Amino acid sequence: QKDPHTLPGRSAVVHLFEWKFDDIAEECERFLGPFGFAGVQVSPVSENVIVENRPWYERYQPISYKIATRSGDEAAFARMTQRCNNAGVRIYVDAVFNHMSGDHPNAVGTGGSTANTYNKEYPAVPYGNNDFNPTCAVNNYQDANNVRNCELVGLHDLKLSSDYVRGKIADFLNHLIHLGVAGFRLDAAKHMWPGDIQIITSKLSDLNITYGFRSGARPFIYQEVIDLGGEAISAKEYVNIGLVTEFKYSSSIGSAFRGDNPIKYLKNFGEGWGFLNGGDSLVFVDNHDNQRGSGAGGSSILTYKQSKLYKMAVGFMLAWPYGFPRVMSSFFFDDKDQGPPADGNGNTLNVVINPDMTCGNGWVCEHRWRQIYNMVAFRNAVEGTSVNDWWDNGNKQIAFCRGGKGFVAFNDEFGIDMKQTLQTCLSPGTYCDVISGTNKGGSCSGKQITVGGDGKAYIEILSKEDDGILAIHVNSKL
Ligand code: LM2
Ligand code: CA
Repeated sequence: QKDPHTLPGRSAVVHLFEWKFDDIAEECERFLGPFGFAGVQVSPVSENVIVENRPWYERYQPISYKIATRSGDEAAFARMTQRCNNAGVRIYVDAVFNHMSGDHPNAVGTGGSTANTYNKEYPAVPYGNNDFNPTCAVNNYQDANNVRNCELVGLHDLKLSSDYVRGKIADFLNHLIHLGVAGFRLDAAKHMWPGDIQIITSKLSDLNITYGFRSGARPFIYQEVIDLGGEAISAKEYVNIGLVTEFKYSSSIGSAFRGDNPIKYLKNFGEGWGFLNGGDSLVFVDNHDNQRGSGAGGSSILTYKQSKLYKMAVGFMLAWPYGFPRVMSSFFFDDKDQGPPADGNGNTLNVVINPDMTCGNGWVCEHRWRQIYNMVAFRNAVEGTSVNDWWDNGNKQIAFCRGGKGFVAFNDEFGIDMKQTLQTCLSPGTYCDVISGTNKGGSCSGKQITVGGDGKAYIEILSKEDDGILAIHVNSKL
């Protein structure tokens, strides 16, 4: 089911990776709602095995379907969905049901449940040995049976062909629907048969109308399928069920803005590059896996650590009419396994907000970078239009317009200024560039751009500037 049930005029979601539910609720009210974000992907909510040194990835090892993680308990979860839906922001839960945990001696969960992982016994669900596929390792991506019926990195693989298992999973997801979510990210979807996913999703309830969903609304589904080509399993096998994460997009946009492939080629970014249809595609510059070198895309991926290029790539994603975009919001890390900011007892730290709107306590909050949240507003402003007036310099400078509603330019050259008079498609007047500044109460803290009677404007992005983008739109007119 591909409708994200976003409110009108909202078109991008943010993954608040590892955030606590109470912080997410605050963020919906004080920032995401007012700044036009459509929704939040929350980290897995099901109780997970506590792993030594508390790596972030322990959350991908469920021990039960109780809502009890370092993000909070069921009461906190329910408060969050209430407050976010009221603020016009939808909640999507990262749902882990391909597997339970790997093997851990004396496994204890974040909600106090225990399991005998070696015997595949999870009494808090309950699941027993019979509810799992026979042990074998995923080690041959040319063989769909191996990928789907064996254990991904030692994680005990649930027997999704079983009615009992399907029922337990559907009960868990239906409980979340009852509590007000709008849909799910399906973790490790490539490791599940599309037919099994189809049966599980057909057991789901309609969304809960008390949270403002229309009657009969079906949960939004987006599936994590890593398909860069060359394997037995293709992302296309999943598009009948819901959207699919387009990893080719993530790795290609990274290579482009890193300069490995001049951005003039982005002119037909999307289907023209062999990606899924835009209407089937969940797009992103980086996710929680490939920003730390796992998953897919390798060294092409851009993250907050390459901030200038990253802002350009995210800006392009938000300006370009292909796919449903997800913005990443990270915590700072040096070590790839390192968990979220936490105190000495392993409790996740609150997100604190600095006077300049950025975050503290170890949270990066890319979604609060002016260049990024202003491009979310750009996407909302140009929704429904297509690209016109594409311009490029034959290399790494490009510009395009969006149906009379927005204009954007990128200078990705190294050491070369961009100084061009370009056709904008906007009505004559003075506009505030929402990258170098913000348009507040009619006064602009950034570059001012004058669009003449012929729709042309002088556009300048110097190579030494902090940002390689310039963006103006109908709502930034002075
Ligand atoms: C995903 N998408 O399909 C997630 O986006 C990804 O983050 C998950 O892997 C994966 N699927 C399974 O849900 C992460 C992480 C792994 C980690 C697992 C489980 O990338 O490294 O595996 O979560 O926590 C870890 C260890 C691995 C060990 C395993 C089981 O790294 O060495 O294997 O736990 O104990 C013996
Ligand atoms: Ca499986």
